[in-house]
Amino acid sequence: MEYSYLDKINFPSDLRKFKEEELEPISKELRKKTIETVSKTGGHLGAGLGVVELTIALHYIFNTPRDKLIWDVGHQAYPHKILTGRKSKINTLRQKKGLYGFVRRSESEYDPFGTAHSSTSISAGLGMKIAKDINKDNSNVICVIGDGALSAGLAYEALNNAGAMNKRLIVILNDNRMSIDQPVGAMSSYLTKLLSSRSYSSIRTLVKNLTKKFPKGFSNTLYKAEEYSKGLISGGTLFEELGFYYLGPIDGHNFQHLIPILKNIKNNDIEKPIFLHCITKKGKGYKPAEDSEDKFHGVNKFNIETGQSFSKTEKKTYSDIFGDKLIKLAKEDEKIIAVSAAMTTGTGLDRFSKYFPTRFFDVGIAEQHAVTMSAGLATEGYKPFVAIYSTFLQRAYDQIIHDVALQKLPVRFAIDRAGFVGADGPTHAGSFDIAYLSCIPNFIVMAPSNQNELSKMIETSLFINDCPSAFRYPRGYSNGQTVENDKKKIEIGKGRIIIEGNDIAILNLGTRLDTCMEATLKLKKYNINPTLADARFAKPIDTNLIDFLLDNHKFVVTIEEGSIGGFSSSVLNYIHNIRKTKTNSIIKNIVFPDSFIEHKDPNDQYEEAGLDCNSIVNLILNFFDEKVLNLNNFINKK
Ligand SMILES: Cc1ncc(C[n+]2csc(CCOP(=O)(O)OP(=O)(O)O)c2C)c(N)n1
Repeated sequence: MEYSYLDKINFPSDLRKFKEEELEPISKELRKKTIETVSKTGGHLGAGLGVVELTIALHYIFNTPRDKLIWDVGHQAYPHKILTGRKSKINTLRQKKGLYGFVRRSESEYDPFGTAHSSTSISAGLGMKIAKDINKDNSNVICVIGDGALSAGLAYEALNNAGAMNKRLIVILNDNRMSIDQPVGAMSSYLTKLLSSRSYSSIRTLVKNLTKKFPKGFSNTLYKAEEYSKGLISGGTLFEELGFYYLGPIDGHNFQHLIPILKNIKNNDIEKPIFLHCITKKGKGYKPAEDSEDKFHGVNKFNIETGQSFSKTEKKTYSDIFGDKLIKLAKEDEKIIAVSAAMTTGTGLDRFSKYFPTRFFDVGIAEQHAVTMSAGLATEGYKPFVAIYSTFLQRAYDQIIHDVALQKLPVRFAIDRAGFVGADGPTHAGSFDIAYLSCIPNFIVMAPSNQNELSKMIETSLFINDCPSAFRYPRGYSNGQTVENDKKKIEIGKGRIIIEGNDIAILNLGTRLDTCMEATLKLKKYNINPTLADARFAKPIDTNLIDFLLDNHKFVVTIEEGSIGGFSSSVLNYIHNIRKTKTNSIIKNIVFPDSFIEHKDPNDQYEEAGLDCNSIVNLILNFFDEKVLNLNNFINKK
């Protein structure tokens, strides 16, 4: 597709050559390009569409990359990528060797800080600003943060600290009244009140009064820009109380508001942090997105004309299984409560939230709080299920240890997106939860091998009332080979044998069981008949099962979808430090490599980690080869 403006813009320096009046048609093309791209790659669309004008205005006014621009979360940065040297590669977004779906430093000098987990921008920006001041470098640092991201504690820690320092940090609130689902919390209501009490179309007269309030340099330029500064108001906001100059709310899609105000912010010399409140619309300019409930937050490839997704399936995801099962259990047990940290739909809890509105709590992007609040609920005899993605639960590690495990409180952790997550890459991969949970005393950690097992483990955790428990499961669907429908209860700390063989044993934890099954079938062609076992528990491990495998097999392979330090480490610890009898068996472990695996198709990720069928088969065949080789060496030496 040809673009009359965009084709001439590769970097912000090209953009700055255009007249202010031309920014509007440029924004139309940038929006079009963003839609066209995501329709082919899938990814985050609504957030990017909501900041098209803001992205252009920021690069137009500020001297990026010398001025540092940090996009919180980074899912809204596709238009920014297009304007900052990556237009020709934008079609590779989220694909193997292509551009990343969030922001990363290694991709461009225009990306001063990697983002993907939310609410980090103000902290990182303040650090940069402090460093610049020490270096006597007067360039700007601008943090763009969403109203959803502003619900996280980290953002307040940063605001609190920045407000107390006389640093000229610029924070721009991209307020679109949306998180992924509806925004929650008192701050969200406060922002709404701020807007409704100060309509930004009828406050021109306020500007004159305002000029008296600001230091000289600031007010004069503001005054000159009065004609454009319809949106400027001030006085008594929470952000001012925190030590910021609050400006806004302004229309974040209107260049006549954005340009003069950003110029003013850039050109004034006040030594104070500045807070600019922009009102935007998620999904802006693309009707199917504007009309949809989630404003096309995250989408698969779709038809541009209709907005219809190309990949529709009736199959249930693991998250669906969790949501459905919890409803079923909650109908019979009124003590069950579900807690989400801004991921109601993603964790499959949307139906639960409608079914049991008084027993469901979305706390916002506040994983730490979600965990400690659940601990509090447990002290009162409630049965909280807190559903958080593995990668985001990393935020709440101290709460897990100090508030939950130490007090042996029966909080149930539903850990979604455990293992690889494909196109979302290493920032979102659930790599560490087995390791970081199974080293904590008083914890039970389960990993289902299929959806039926997940369903049973949810029930198992309901009956664990004397300590915390967790069950971790992946993104997407189970391919069904090992789905049985047996209803037999799971015994705590007990695994199971799936296939009984000889010589070789595979001890798998989690949903690679299907792949292990495939590997055992392949190995049969070489006359190798492995025993295949499903560990079910990462903690406590099934020591009887391990003993059986060691005593009856020469070679035991453990497999898990997680980092070193997890299940395999517990197995080795048992063998080396706890088990009384020595073993002559050889033990190998397949875990994630000691590197962050890049975004690509999950199958490629499994292959890279050695967790695909061929890698498992080869590992086992090599064992036999080595044995033959050793025997030959022995004979030759004789
Ligand atoms: C710590 C953490 N928890 C959850 C998420 C998942 N997440 C990605 S974007 C988002 C909503 C952000 O809302 P907002 O900041 O308002 O940006 P918008 O998408 O509305 O532009 C959430 C919850 C995350 N990225 N990081």
